[in-house]
Amino acid sequence: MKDSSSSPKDFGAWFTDARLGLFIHWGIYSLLGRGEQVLFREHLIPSEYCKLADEFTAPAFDAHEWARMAADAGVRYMVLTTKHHDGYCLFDNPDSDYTSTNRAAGRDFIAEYTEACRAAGLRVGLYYSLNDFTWPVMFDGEKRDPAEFERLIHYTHSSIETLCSNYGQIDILWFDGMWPITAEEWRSDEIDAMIRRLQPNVMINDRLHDTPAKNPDSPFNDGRPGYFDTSERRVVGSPIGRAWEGCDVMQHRWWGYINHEPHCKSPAELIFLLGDLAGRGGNFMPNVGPTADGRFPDDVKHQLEALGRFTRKNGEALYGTQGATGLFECSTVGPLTRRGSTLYVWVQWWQGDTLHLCGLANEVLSARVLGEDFDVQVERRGEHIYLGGLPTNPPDPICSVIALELDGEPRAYSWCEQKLWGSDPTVYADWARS
Ligand code: JFZ
Repeated sequence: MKDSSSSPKDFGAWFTDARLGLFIHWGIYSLLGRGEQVLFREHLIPSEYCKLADEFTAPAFDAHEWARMAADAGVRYMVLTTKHHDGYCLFDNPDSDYTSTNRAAGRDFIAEYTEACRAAGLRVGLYYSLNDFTWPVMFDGEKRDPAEFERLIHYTHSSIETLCSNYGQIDILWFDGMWPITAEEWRSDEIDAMIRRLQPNVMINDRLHDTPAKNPDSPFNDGRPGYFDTSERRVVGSPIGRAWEGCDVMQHRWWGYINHEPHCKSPAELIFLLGDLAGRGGNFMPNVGPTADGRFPDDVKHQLEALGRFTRKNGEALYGTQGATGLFECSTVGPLTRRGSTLYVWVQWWQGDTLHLCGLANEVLSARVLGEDFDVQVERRGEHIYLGGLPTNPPDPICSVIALELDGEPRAYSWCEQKLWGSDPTVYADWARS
C-alpha cells in the first residue's frame, strides 16, 4: 500500500482516512483468562507467573486468519501488543529470553502478524508498554539503584529499536505504560529521534511523551504531523485538525481474554461508537482479547461480521470523511460525517416515512439512503428540511445512512453554529417567541 505521507501536509492522512482499526491484546496472561493486568492486580508471584511462558504455545494462532477477519470487518489497521506490562515479548528480542521465540511457543508472533497484515492490505500497528514488571527497579526508582535503572532504560530503547528495525515498515507505534517513570527519565525524546530515523512515516500515539502541560516543547506537543491522541474508553475529542483515536474493549472491562464474559458490546453499541467518533473526526479502535491458543472468541467474530456488513454498505460515509456532528447540533437522529459537498446523516433513530432536519442552511440537491435503491423526496420549508418517500421502518436495524448532496460545503444557520446550550442564549429568543 503506497504511503500517502510523502509530504508533510499528507503525513498521516492515511490514518485519519482509515477511521477504523482493531486493537489486539494477546499474551501469556490469556492462559489465565482474567484479563491482561492479572499479574499486577491479583498480586501473583512474578517468578511463578513467568512460567506461563513455558505453557504458551498458541497452537491455533493463524495471523492470516486474524487479518482476514479484520479486513472483512472493514478494519484498515491493526495494533497488536508486542510486550505488555508483564514483560513477555511476542517478538524475537535479542535483549531478553522471556520471548515467544525463546520459550515454549518457539515462534516470532510479531513477524507472522506484520506479514499477515501487509498481505491483507492492512496497516501495521505495534503496541509497546514502556513499564515492565520484570524490572523491580521500575518501582524502586533511580535513586535506589542507578545502574540497574539505566539498564532498564537501555533495554527499553534497544527493544523499541529492534521493533523498528526488524519488522519492515511500521505504520503505528502505540506506546503505553509510562508510569511510574517520567518521559524525561525514559529519555522519550531520544526514543522519538531513534524512531524517526528508522521509521520516518510512523504515527506515534500520545503516551511516549509528557502532556503539553508538562512539556510543551516535546516533539509530540509542538503540533508537527505524525502523532495522534488516544482517548480510551471514553470519547474525548481533540481539536479539529489533530488526529485522534478512541479505543475501547469489545467485551466489558479488560483488554485481554476473559474466560467468562457475560457482557460483550452488541453490534449496535459498536456501530454507535463508530458513528459517534467519526462524527467528531476521530478513529475507532475496538479491542479483541484472543484465547491463549490463538483464536478470536465467537462473540468477537459475530461483532466483526456485523461491522463488516455495516462498513460494506456505508463505507462511503466513514472512510476519508471529516466529522460534522458539531456542524449543527440540532440533529436528533444521529451523528454526521461529511466529504466535500456531501453530508452523511447516520440515522440511528428512524423517524418513519419522513425525516425532519433543521439547522442546515444549504440547498439539498438530492438525497439517497446508502445501500438502498428507492427515491427520496426533498422538501424545504424555511429552515426545515423534510426527506420523504422513506419506508416506515428503518432499512437497517441498527443504523441507516442518508447521503445529502448539497450546493456546497455543509453550513449551518448562524443560530446553531455555536455549541448547543452555548454561550449566547439570545440566539434562541426569536424562536422562543414564535
Ligand atoms: C492501559 C493498560 O494498562 C491496559 O492494560 C490496556 O493495555 C490499555 C489499552 O492501556 O490502560 C490505560 C491507560 C491509560 C488510560 C486508561 C487505561 N487513560 O489514560 O485513561
